[in-house]
Amino acid sequence: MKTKAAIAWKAGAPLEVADVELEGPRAGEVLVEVKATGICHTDYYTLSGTDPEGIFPSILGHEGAGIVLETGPQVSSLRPGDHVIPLYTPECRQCKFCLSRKTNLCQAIRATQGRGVMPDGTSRFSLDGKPLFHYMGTSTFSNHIVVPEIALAKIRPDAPFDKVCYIGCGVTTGVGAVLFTAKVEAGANVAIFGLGGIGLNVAQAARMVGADKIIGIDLNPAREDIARRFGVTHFINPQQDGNVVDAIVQLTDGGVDYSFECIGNTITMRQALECCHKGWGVSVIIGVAGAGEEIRTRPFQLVTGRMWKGSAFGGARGRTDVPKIVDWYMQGKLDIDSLITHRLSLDQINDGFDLMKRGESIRSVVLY
Ligand code: NAD
Ligand code: DAO
Ligand code: ZN
Repeated sequence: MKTKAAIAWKAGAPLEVADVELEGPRAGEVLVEVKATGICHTDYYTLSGTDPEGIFPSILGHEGAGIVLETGPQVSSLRPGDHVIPLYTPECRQCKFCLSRKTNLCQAIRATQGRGVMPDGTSRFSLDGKPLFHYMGTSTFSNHIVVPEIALAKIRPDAPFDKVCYIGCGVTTGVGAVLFTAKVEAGANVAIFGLGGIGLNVAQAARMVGADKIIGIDLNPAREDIARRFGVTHFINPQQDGNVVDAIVQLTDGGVDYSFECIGNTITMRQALECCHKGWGVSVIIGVAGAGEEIRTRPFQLVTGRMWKGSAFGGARGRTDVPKIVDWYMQGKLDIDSLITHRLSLDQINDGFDLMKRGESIRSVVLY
């Protein structure tokens, strides 16, 4: 079939919207009509050329929601008409990683996903007979996609696509980091570095679990207002408020119980660790730093009980946890609507990247 998609031809170039060829689903695969997709900082990271795994030409996008149109042979858990969220972190429930119960990093299709192809080693997308690569196993900047069954979370049919697409990455990443990775408890003090599409979801989850002080740090003063509406109790602007670590330590009588780095900057990663409380503070790295960058601290920071952790997709097991997060949104426990600041057509997708670069959007959503 033909479908409309935004093609990333090379690093640094704007996306080109065109009709591309999409082959139907093979064994274990599913054809999905994407109804909406968010534009995440990570799409920009790859498009900018900073991502060491970035492959071109490809179809980016990893934050979508849609409807199953067709299933290939051996697909047993989904059928046409089901509403789904594609998962860049799949859940096969059979690999060593899934069975360990210690991680959400299913490895069943990791090697081929990283090479921009389907599990059988080929791409379903092409243009003029030449293959276009998949991205993060999802490629939601295409109106139709073919995805492995294990990379689709089935969600309730009454959830609006234009909102729950954000659960495909940003919401789950932020909320999951609090609930599944850090396991923040009521009464804890929390610091959040970066109050964008991820950090604001960390904030609302910290409030949801009953955190005490929720300290937000951002260079953009325009983020203070929305951050307070999402649970932030104290706002620090590093350009105005001096030494960020000292300020946080003073506010919390020795440091926070949990910190979250939601920027992708190795300087703020160090600050996030060092503002943690001696003896037990846990710092969770969510932000993705540039290729080859390294984090630094004095080892004594760790010797004296501060801990560094990382979190991918919020530690969520996609097929199990994503439907629950959709339920929390539908029950009014999570606010997604206020974070979706712009709605665009696929033809306007490059405007979505520009809005993000200028810090004017929290989330832009493309509607097909
Ligand atoms: P965003 O651009 O929406 O937000 C980043 C925020 O950080 C902005 O508000 C910006 O003003 C602020 N900021 C930038 N530099 C700063 C500094 N030096 N000090 C203080 N504030 C600063 O980005 P996002 O969509 O929220 O993504 C954040 C990071 O998370 C990115 O690196 C992204 O690639 C990564 N990410 C990780 C995962 C994961 O699973 N680990 C998933 C999605 C995104
Ligand atoms: O299993 O080795 C692996 C990698 C899994 C990929 C997880 C990616 C999470 C961070 C990238 C940001 C996603 C938008
Ligand atoms: Zn697995």
